[in-house]
Amino acid sequence: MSTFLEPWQLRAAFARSLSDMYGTEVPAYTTLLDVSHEVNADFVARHGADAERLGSIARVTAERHGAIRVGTPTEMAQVARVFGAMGMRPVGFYDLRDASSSSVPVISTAFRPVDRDELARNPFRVFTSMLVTADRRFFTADLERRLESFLAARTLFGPELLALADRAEAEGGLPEEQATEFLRLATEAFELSREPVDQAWYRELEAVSAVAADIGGIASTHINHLTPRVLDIDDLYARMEARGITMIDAIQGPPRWEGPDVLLRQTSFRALAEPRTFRTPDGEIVRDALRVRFGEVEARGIALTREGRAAYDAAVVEIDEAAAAARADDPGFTEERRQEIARSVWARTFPTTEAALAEQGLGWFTYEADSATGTVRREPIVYEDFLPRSAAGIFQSNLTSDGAKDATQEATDRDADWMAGALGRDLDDPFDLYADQVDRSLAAAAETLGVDPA
Ligand code: OOG
Ligand code: NI
Repeated sequence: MSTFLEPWQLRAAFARSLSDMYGTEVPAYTTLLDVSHEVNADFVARHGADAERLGSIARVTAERHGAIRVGTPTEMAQVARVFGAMGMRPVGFYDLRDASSSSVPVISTAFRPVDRDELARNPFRVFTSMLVTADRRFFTADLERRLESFLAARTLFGPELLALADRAEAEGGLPEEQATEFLRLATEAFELSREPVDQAWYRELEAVSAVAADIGGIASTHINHLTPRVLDIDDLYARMEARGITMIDAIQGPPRWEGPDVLLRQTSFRALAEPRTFRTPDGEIVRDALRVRFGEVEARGIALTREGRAAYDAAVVEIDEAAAAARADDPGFTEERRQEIARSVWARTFPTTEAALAEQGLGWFTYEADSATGTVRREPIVYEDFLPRSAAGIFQSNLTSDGAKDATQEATDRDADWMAGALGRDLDDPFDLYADQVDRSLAAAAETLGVDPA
């Protein structure tokens, strides 16, 4: 009997296939996976069942997110078809053009499963960015025209891959043989190309933005990192440093503190120099290196409501200002000192218990009824999305130069509606998805207990 693979099975198989490919090509990623497994095993041993409140250990062990970058709305719409086949939908709009002091001329969304059961089966997600070539702060009209013609001439996703993707989406999966072919082509589309890079073109774009060169300087795309999830990121950080792998200076996102973990904490190691060939303007082939692929790891906490998120955003600003003032006073200012400041702002912003987080309407929780005892249990909802500031930090920590941004020019308007138009699909708002999960849980609990949900 031949097997039929449903979208979630394609998604899980694709996450594994990408992970295998990345591990072969980027050995430090394999080290990161080994250390992540150690950290998670030790955490589960220490915390027992509590360790699984934000996702089963099976889910967390398989959990990855990746990141890719494309150049045009057409490419973006194709990405949506490939991920659509795997039950991954575009969620959220991120504008990174102003989220960093460096030149990051992109807007982004994340493709991910949205239903609770689908997330539990395999939560694979891909942060997907596209270049805003029309933004005059980064690209002159002439450079935009040349970029657009370069991008229009390339094919990132071949017709066979797209046809299989469309079939999978229309028919709710693929028979085994087609599934194998789909996974092979999809994985191949995200491998690093070994084709010689046009040196003059790449360097011209790099002078404006290293991200622009990475996206528009070569004729293919690649996965630029793949991120495992850990249950204790501070432990992971220490163990990686102990193995001699230098991580970026800080863990991005909320500080370590005694209260509940919220949102997302991430850290990474810088992209490694990988040998590449370039074609010089004289047609000569020369060897050089590019730093485009890196490693990242993350810990996920409780999803915050709009009120919780506003409190988070205000705390981030407050920490920045207090840290800037402290740095001005003290030439020996350290990352450790910044963490202390962050913890004290945190303690004023968020309560130290989950119960208070729920009562104050800052975090999202579901409610599950037990008909035998007539009681209702509160469970935290894990944050499934990204943070624009951390994302910008990840981009920034891997740039070889700041690039050039002309502040005298106007930004080009881009928003969630524009992104939905480019994708040709609805773009879900993360807050609506969390609210929906809560509503469903309340309705189910009310039914179990035989009471009116209002
Ligand atoms: C994406 C960076 C964003 C994250 O985890 O916030 C990201 C990129 O470098 O293309 O992956
Ligand atoms: Ni990432």
